[in-house]
Amino acid sequence: MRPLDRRTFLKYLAKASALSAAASMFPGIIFAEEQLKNLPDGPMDWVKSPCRFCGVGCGLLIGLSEGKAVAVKGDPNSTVNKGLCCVKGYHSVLALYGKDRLRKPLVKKDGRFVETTMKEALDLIASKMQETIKEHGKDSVAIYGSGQWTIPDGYVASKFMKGGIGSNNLEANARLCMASAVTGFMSSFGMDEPMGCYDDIDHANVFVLWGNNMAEMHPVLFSRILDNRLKRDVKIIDLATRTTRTSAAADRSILFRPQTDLAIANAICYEIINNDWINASFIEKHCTFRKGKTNIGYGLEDGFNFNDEAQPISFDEYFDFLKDYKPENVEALTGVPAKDIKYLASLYGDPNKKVMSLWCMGPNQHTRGTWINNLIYNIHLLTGKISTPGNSPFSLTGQPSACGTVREVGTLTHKLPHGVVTNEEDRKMAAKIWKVPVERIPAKPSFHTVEMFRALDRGDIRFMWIQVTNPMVTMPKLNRYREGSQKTGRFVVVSDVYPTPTTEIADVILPSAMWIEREGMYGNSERRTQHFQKMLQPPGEAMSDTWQLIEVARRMGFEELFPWKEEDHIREIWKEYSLFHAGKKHAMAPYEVLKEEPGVQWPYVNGKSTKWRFNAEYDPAVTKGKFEFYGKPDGKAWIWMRPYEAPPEIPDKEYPFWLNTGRVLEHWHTGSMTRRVSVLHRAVPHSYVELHPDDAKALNIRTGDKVRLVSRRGKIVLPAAVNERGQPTPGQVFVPFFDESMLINELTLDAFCPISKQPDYKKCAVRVEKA
Ligand code: MGD
Ligand code: MGD
Ligand code: SF4
Ligand code: MOS
Repeated sequence: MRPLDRRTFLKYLAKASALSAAASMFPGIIFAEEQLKNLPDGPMDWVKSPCRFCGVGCGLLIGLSEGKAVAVKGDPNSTVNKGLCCVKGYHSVLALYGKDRLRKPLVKKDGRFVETTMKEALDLIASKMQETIKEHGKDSVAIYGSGQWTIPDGYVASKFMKGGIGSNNLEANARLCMASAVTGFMSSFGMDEPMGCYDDIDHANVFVLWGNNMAEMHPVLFSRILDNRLKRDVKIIDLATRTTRTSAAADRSILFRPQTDLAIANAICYEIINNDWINASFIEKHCTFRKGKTNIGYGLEDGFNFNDEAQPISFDEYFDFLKDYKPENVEALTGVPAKDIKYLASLYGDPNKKVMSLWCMGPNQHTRGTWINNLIYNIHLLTGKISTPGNSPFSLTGQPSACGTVREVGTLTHKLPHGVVTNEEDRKMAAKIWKVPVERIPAKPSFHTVEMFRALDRGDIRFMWIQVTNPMVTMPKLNRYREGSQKTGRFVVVSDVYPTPTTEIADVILPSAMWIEREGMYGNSERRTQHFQKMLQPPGEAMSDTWQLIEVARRMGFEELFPWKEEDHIREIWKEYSLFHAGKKHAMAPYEVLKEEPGVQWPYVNGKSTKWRFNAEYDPAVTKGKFEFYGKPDGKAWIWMRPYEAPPEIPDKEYPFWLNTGRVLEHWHTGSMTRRVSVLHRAVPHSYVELHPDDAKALNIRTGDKVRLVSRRGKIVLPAAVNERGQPTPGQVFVPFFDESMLINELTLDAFCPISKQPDYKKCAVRVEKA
């Protein structure tokens, strides 16, 4: 990648963003740096779009001039961000103009990529897919997509795989991200996605962050919390395993040992019951108690299978179980003083305080991810602090459409748009809307993401099409899955916008039209669907992911499933997709409304968004009582008895450190886009390993020194960072994963939550050596 010209203005911004997340959030207009030279004089059109990056889903206005996107400002009409953006949002349009955008399809011939035409590439993909199915069966082909897929991309992929080919081999990277959130919602409430919305922030008195570096990962939302603190008495508590900018901005930072959040949550519940801070009438009317299986494994072996079983229990049984989790009893395990746990419990227990819990990858990337999601809900259910403005357990999403595309469209092996493949009624509904025989949709899920890559390695899967995701950077235990994908007899298609380590392993690379170069919709964290129109011409032969899938499906004989014309296919897809969600519980807004509004929240009923679900005052789907958790047959939410269990790999003599991984403000995931924006690239030009100053001293390591990290699965060398942006707890190191030249996932472990199948990228054991 060649650095672009540097401009003083942008330099200032980079510095500001490196200093503090909040400082980078001033409203304004940032011009695309390459175009500063030749800024058009003419009038500019401002067109709305959701941001390309995170799940906050800020509304942007894109400044268009002479066929180019030249400026960005926050949309003042969007209730999400009210005119603000973070540094990634302001620079988002620059990510379209990297010098090495893929413009032509490439086919691998004798180990080298050769340019071809789109027609030939699509012909080749279709015939390869057909051939593979003929030779090895329907379940030998797979599509691996993304929470950055637009809703139409995901919908077409699902219809193609499940309704056309008749295989459940469809997964998306949100498995690595949101799966535990989904199983958490399903097991506690029987329905996915948050009951509350971002407006909760303006009502809550206390914010407890359960493993979410919100200042860097959801910066505009975090600024909304900070803004409230300027106006009202508000407390922010950062519960985390690493000190970050979020901790620095919080009123209290409470650090705990990895995985022990399970014990903390149970201890809080113990305190709440023991002090009689429960909301007894709420529990009586709206909750029941359950226990599941324990000692459930970690999914480390191929073909691992697990099904939880819920058994009803009594309140007394539940409270008996909690007695092992008295705050004093868990002090040693968690590293959190009993008085801090009691303090947290007192905040949740105070009837005069409204509490919002927020979380993201801390609880979700966890080998007991479903459990810790359940346990946070328990606290809110015991106190009745749920589904009312300001009382809100809020699971944040990461990607712009992890909710919209992966969870709502259901681009996962066990899912259908609105429903699951194991449910006959759901299969019948899909078959009816798709006009295919119901027998075509297999009733059994096949491979979840980790198992899908294992199947590619084993040879059960022979053909994989990867879109809008970069798994050769982001899969855990990467060495195995890279080698697996390169075995003979495997055929890999990758659709991307730039060359990446994943396009390197491809047999065919398709250039994709990116974000506002095509029309689409995303769905954010608060059930908000947002539409964007095609504003720009894609470069070269680049084609939208939706249309690529349709072209291949048609070549394979599924023309009837995809009858749409190119000029209005997004509208037609939306109409068809909306049929799945009809009804008061999940209704989607009509296309025409989406085109006009800066986002609409489902359920959209009688021309209105729903802000708080399960509450009769706001939710038209509630049929009886003040609250109704209608995802469960009796309308009652489940309070789960879930114990603490240790993670599968714990530091020992040979590998004495915890390895934690994650992100930084300026980069998006694998950096394929943000590293092509010079201002972002220069702010954080390469990866690093953060060490606690005491550990660094003991190892005689200083900032900038080369450090070798070794796990049971791989090793890499990176520069050290001590007392820089973040600080891990003693005995822990932290590495961000945006840098493709230092692949931290060669070290991580592919253990996952047996219920959600989401891997735990936050914990494994490593050795640290001065290199
Ligand atoms: P991470 O860095 O993955 O970010 O957003 P976050 O989840 O906020 O995880 C950090 C948190 O994990 C820390 O707070 C840490 O304390 C916690 N943690 C580590 N171990 C444990 C544990 O055992 N238990 C608990 N409870 N917590 C633990 C991720 C989100 O960010 C996602 S998913 C995406 S897809 C987006 N990606 C992204 C990006 O790439 N760049 C930027 N700038 N923003 C992004 N926003 C989104
Ligand atoms: P991205 O960089 O977002 O990472 O992992 P990935 O999804 O693999 O990949 C998106 C790809 O799509 C990029 O290559 C980009 O260039 C391309 N792209 C952009 N726009 C388009 C388009 O319109 N069409 C097409 N076809 N391509 C496009 C994210 C994943 O990483 C997630 S979500 C999580 S939560 C996990 N987090 C995580 C972690 O916390 N730690 C570690 N160590 N690993 C992790 N891996 C996971
Ligand atoms: Fe985009 Fe997220 Fe930043 Fe908002 S907070 S501008 S959605 S990256
Ligand atoms: Mo990270 S969706 O929430 O992909």
